[in-house]
Amino acid sequence: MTSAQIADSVAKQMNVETDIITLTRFILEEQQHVAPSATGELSLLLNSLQFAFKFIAHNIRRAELVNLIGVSGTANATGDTQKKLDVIGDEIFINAMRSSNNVKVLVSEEQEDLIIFEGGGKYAVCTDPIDGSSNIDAGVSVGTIFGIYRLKEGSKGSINDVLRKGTEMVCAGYTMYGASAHLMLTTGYGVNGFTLDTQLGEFILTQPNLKIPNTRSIYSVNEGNSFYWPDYVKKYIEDLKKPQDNGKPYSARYVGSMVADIHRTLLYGGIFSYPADTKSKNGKLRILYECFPMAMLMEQAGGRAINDKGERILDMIPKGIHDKSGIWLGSKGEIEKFVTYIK
Ligand code: AHM
Ligand code: MG
Repeated sequence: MTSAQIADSVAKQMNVETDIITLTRFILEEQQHVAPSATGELSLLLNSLQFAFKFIAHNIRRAELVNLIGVSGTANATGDTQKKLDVIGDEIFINAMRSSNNVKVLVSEEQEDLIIFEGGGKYAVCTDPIDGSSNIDAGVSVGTIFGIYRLKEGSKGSINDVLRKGTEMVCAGYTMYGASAHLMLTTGYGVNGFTLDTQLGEFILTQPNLKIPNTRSIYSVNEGNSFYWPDYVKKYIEDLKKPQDNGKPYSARYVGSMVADIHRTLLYGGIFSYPADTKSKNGKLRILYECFPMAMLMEQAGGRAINDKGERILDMIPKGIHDKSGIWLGSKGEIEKFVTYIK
């Protein structure tokens, strides 16, 4: 036996995986495979992104200890009260993107205007740095959502680089911070899931080529808003509560933190929605950094994402960086069922 074979055999006996795929390795291998002539700039940008995720995960983990939890006293672009962690997450994200030198335009939920960085970055990044932050105090999972565009041909960085169809994104995903940090990533070639090993300090590939189940009797929506729903939405949800072909009604699951609700939907299947209602008109979720990235992930995992009219979310074009849309996404079979209710 060679020493390598002995080491391999010992590792197997100890049940230790010695050839793990880290996020960095995965990105380099995937990019070499799908874009052999690429400059490597997207890989570098993804590297800066993963640093931001690790840093935010670190701050969320220690939040209780260092008394970061609480209201910071400032308000964000849409008037919500910000938590300290919102501000910290936003600053970490902005600094990581600026220092990557690959990002020219940044849209953040926490910033009223887009940010244009110095330098020759070729990408535009849209993010909600800490989505679901109203849940932080209760220790419920929150997450960073992101979508990435390559700048338009000849652009020096402007709002037009992000007011585009979701289909033009080159990469999207989220990192959910809970008991561990989970990153779901797509560059348009399927969805891959990574879990942060805090001791190694690396995201490890744990869910290669993830596919969402085609149907599942789970619905996820804030029914507290149902008074304002249009009739066809009320009828659809009421019908889910009746016994189905298997004799059982659907189960309701709603965390109230989009990343957590989408994470469960990707893994188990079902349908998630934040509908447009007669009061808010466009629902709550923002197109560029909430709807688009989740829609791209869903489609890449074999699911669907549509608005209240049944139009594909990724075909929408936002008019402003904080524009909202009603959204329905999840298992293909569940979306098809919902579509039959749209007038
Ligand atoms: P936020 O970006 O201010 O955190 O709001 C977005 C969150 C989503 O994570 C979640 O799906 C939704 O708001 C929950 O809203 P509601 O409390 O109205 O059900
Ligand atoms: Mg948010």
